Amino acid sequence: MTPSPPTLELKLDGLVGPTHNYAGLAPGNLAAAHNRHAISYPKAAALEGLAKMRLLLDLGIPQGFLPPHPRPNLGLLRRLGFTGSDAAVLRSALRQAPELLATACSAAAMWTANAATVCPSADSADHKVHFTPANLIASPHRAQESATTAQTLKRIFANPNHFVHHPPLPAAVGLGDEGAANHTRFCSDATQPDAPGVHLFVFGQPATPRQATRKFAPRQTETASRAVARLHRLDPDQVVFAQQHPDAIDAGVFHHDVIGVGHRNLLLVHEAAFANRETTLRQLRDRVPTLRIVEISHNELSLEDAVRTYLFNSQLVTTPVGDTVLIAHQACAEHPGVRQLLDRCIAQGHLDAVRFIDVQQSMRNGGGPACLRLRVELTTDQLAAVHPGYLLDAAKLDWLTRWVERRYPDQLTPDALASPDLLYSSQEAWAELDQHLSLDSSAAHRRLRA
Ligand code: SUG
Repeated sequence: MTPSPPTLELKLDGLVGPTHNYAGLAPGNLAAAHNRHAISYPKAAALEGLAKMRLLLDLGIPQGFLPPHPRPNLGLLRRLGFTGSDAAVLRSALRQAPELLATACSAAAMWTANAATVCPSADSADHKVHFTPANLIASPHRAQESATTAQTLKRIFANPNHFVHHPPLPAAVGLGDEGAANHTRFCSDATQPDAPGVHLFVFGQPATPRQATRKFAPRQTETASRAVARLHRLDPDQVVFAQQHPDAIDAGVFHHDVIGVGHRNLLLVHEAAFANRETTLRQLRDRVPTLRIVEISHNELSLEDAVRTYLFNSQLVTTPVGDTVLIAHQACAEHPGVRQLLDRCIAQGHLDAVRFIDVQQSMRNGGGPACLRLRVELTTDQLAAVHPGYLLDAAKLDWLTRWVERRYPDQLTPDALASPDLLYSSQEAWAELDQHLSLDSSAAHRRLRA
């Protein structure tokens, strides 16, 4: 058998947009609800995100980005019946339906773990990398992302010899799909990520009625998860489907990545994650014989504190020298119980190091380190076929940092979203970004506005 080429895990982080704000639009997301109508700090938010990308790059991990989506989405407001000049549309939306204005201004595309589900070529029957943008139909402010995301991913991963792009699943009740936040790929040997992987798809809404949530509606449906696995031509023996525990969803676990993180042959998960805990863990162990499961009990960390610190929303990465590093939010450093758990993981050899970062602006909307990135496992040949404009190095990060410092508002109040100045300055910022990094995305932005 010819050995398969080595793979790399490219991270695509969402670059926070200049309209980053707190509108409390996200169902089941406690942080977002808590911070509703708080003043937001877009410049700080974008700089925090860039600092995280720099850390990953410094660790030797390939890092790219997905640009902010064009906001305010005037096309959406016009489709919803607001007319007149751009300024008039924004003004009447603020007066008549501030929720719709906030929807049209949402910078939620920054959480690229929800951009798509991606499966590597090693696992697909056609040996190509498969992408399905998430339809995100659980909320209007996120549902508007899928068309732009689909265009951007096609632009970045354009070569049809390597990449297959599926359209987002139909926007129909029962087909809600929230992307990679509910999908994890494992492989049985930590040193051979290019060996066939095992895919865990976690859903909140089962296809046949079972135990239901009481407070918050689940977002990911089993029907959607199964459709994505089929579309990506995964071997059914290499796939595990698992239902989220309804109590976890009611406690603020709106995506599985709020309560579990996996990478290669390591799974860090809270005992409250799954409705059928034993079956799910057994199925994973059967399929990934070397899987190490670090299961955290309620006694070690309450579900409430798991959601508050976002421990499980950390990024798990392998550096080029083979170290397993956890990138956790600062709140984890400040929680003694979490600190203890992390020290134990290091002592037991599950982790080589933990790095803490501050993404507070994103956290206040329920988005931790892992929410901010989409993982794309690629062979070196496939990486060479990626649009270079979207890949980062230190010089580009320096430029992006200066661009954010020059172009982004320091702070925004909810009313400021209606300001035509914010619209015009954002449009100018995008045009400069597009031109400087040769992203070829202006045409897509124009189409969206029409
Ligand atoms: O969909 N927050 C996002 C956070 C997404 C986190 N992603 C992952 N867990 N992978 C959401 O709930 C808040 C925006 C607002 O309410 O204005 C928001 O959409």
